[in-house]
Parts: sequence; C-alpha cells; structure tokens
Amino acid sequence: MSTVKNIFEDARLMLEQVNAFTTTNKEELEQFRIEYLGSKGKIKQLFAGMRTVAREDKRAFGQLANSVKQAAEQKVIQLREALESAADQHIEIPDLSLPVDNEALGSRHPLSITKNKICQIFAQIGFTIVEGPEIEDDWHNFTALNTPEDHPARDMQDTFYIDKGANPAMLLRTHTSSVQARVMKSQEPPIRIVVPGRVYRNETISARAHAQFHQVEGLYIDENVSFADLKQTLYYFAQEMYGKGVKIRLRPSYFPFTEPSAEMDVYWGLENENDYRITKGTGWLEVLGCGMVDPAVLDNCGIDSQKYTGFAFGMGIDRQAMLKYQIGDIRMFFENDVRFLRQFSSAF
Ligand code: 2NM
Repeated sequence: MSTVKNIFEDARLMLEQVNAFTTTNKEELEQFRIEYLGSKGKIKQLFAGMRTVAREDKRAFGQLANSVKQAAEQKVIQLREALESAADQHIEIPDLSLPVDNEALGSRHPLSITKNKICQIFAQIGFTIVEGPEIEDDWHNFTALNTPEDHPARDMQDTFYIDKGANPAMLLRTHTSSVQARVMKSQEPPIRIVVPGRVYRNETISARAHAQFHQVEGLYIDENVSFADLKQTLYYFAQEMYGKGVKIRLRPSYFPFTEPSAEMDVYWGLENENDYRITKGTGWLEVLGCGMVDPAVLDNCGIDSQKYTGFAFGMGIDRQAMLKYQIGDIRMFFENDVRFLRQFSSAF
C-alpha cells in the first residue's frame, strides 16, 4: 500500500508521462486511452487512492488527480485530430529507394539547327564565325556600309531607333553587316568570316514577316578576290545546303554596300501547287543577296581598296527554316510553344 507521500508522487509522475506521450498510430492511441481513461484505467485507480489520503490533503490531491485526467483527455483529443488531418492530406512517405523519372531532353530550336548548318558549311572552307552587338550605332549599321543619309532604310519606318538624338544615333541593327564593319575596322585582310544573328526591322508582323528575324552574312577580303570566287563559293554552299544536284542562278540586283550586286536563286521545281506558290510560278527560289564589296565600304573601314577586294553575301535564316520544315507562319519561331519546339531534332 502506498504512503500518502508516494501517492502524490505517483500522480505527478503520471502527469509527466501523459504529457510526454505521443504517437502517429491509431492503435497506439487507443491503447493509451484505455490504459489511462478506461473503466479499469490508471486514472480511475488514482481517484480510488483518495481514501488513503489524509483529510487535510484530500483537496490538493483531488485537484492533482483532476489535472491528470484532463491532461489525458486533452492528449487523446489532440492526437486524434492530428491523425485525422494527416489522413485527410493523404500524407504518404515516398519510397526514397525508387529510381527517379528521367527528365525529357530539350530539343534544338529550328532556327538554331538551320543557322548551325549554314555556319558549318562555311566553317568547312575556312570561314570564322563572329558575333556582335544587336544594339548598334548608326555609323556601323549604315554610314560605314555606304548607306547615304537620305536612304529609305534609315527611315524611322524601317529602323527601330533607341536614341535618334544621340551622336551617333543608336538603333537595333537592321542586318549583321554592322559586325562585318567592326571586323574590317579592327582586322587586317585576309578576312574570312560569317556572322549569324538576330536583326530587327520595323515591319508589320504577319505570317510572312516579323519585326525580328535572323541572318547569316559572310565576308571575304583579300588580294585578288573576284566575282568568280564569289560564284564558286556560293555554288559550293548551295550544293552542301540543298544537295549535289542543285541548280543556281545569279540575277543582277542592288545593295548600297556592294557593286556589282546580285541575288542567287536555287531551282526548286514546279511539281505541285505548293511549288508554284512559293516560287511565284517560276520554279526558282531566291535564297540570298551578294556582291563585290563596294570600295567605298573598304575605305570607310580603313582597308586599302587599291590593294584589296572582297565579296559579301547575306541570307535570312527564318525563311530557309520555314521551307525546310514546312512551317507556314514565321511567328511560330518566337512563341516558344513546346508543342511546336519538341518536334525538332535535338541534334545540331
Ligand atoms: C547582303 C547582300 C549583299 C553584305 C555586305 C557586307 C559588308 F559589310 F561587307 F559590306 N556584309 N554583308 C551583303 C551584301 C549582305 O545581304 C542580303
């Protein structure tokens, strides 16, 4: 039989045990409830011990026993709620030993695939790939390239000016030739470069035209570079790009920075209605512009036009990619819709 002192101590110990109890298991909680609060439970026995307590201590003991009972009841309610809310949230501990799902690989953008193909063809015959700023000054974009002050391309309608008041005016480059002007200014011939990149023109956006598009331009300057070199280089390019049997033709044209200037067509064929549409009924498809670099351009950039000659060419990447992949709307390139993007190979 417990002494009075011991029964007080038993109660305090029980309170501590009740407060310290915890579980996330339903069965364990039920066992706890029966053990403490059941009809033959520890708390019932505690109250039964009241008769051994001296009269003057009964009140204090009663309070202590009640606090044990309340603590046990509270504990059962609190743990039951915690269990129910965990069940509501369907908390499941994941199996950390399972292998992870592989993330799907990204795919190369169709413009990048086309750009890389064009650059690789020229790299194979000794051209170096150069890139430069998209925000340019008026001098590198126009003046150096022999574009007169009153040329319509300089018009606000065609060019996005960032600061027309600045001297020189600042703009978004309208072609990548601005980079070629930079290279000519800073390097001695021989120069053999291709410049890929994004360019900007103030166009009304439609399925066929965009205010941003992509170009690859090329430049070759050395002693005795001739139009025959230009023609043979572009023929080699056409064979690599469109197949060994390709037919090309050069038509006279005009650009401020080349003289003479030409446009190159490749023979596409007239086999179906679509061929008629894209070749405007001629069977020929225009793929690039080119020419002998105007001596004034060389002089503007500090290259002796008495000693050196050069050829240059430029082509749009977007239209070539549209033809290659049969994409009917140029805006698809810039929407970053993964349903569009993942149709292209992840290879170069
Ligand atoms: C074209 C057509 C013809 C061209 C000229 C130059 C430079 F900087 F050397 F003067 N770069 N690119 C050029 C020539 C570009 O694109 C249709």
